[in-house]
Amino acid sequence: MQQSSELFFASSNEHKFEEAQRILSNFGISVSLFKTTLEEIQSNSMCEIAKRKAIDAYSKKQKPVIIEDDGLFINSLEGFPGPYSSYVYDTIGNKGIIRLLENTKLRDAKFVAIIAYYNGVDDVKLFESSIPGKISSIIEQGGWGYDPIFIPDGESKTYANMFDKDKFSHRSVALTKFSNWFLDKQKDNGQ
Ligand code: ITT
Repeated sequence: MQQSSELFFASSNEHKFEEAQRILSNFGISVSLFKTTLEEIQSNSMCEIAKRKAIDAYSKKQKPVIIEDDGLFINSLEGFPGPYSSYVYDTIGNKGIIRLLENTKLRDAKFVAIIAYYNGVDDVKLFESSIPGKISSIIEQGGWGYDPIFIPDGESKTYANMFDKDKFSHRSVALTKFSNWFLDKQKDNGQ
């Protein structure tokens, strides 16, 4: 059963929203896109970035919001691009990442997601996930963002070629944590 309360997913990235909407619908949580470019502070802490994004989103929408901040951390590059993943994707892109790892077999990485929820009243609530994996040696076809180069542990294909990405994704794990908390909170509020 879909919950009736109004919840917005604030993002400039429609791919993220489409996946989030699909994942949340499995919990009966309905969400609408609030398409906007959010303030992204420069910080090494994804939690700090996510908190500020949530506060910015709420101040623009004046409704309960969730935002998501993601980062791809590559071990042999000391965690680069990490909190700067969006900028790095828009500049050197997947080609640049593959080039940086050209002569190494050390391809371990992790995809981190932070979901932040803010209703303008309570403190910002954070939900984290971290999915270990590796960077492929070639750029696979399909998907979006870093999908064509990220292979989650235990799989042989990148996110781009998995028909069940939601089962493994950083987004899915963080949103599952959020959903369980959100549904409990609604129950407590008698909704
Ligand atoms: P927002 O407006 O929501 O901030 P964004 O695309 O800037 O959208 P992030 O900063 O959270 O989002 O994401 C960091 C980068 O990681 C960005 O380039 C995304 O495209 C990429 N990314 C995040 N999740 C991904 C996924 O599931 N598959 C592929 N790339 C992903």
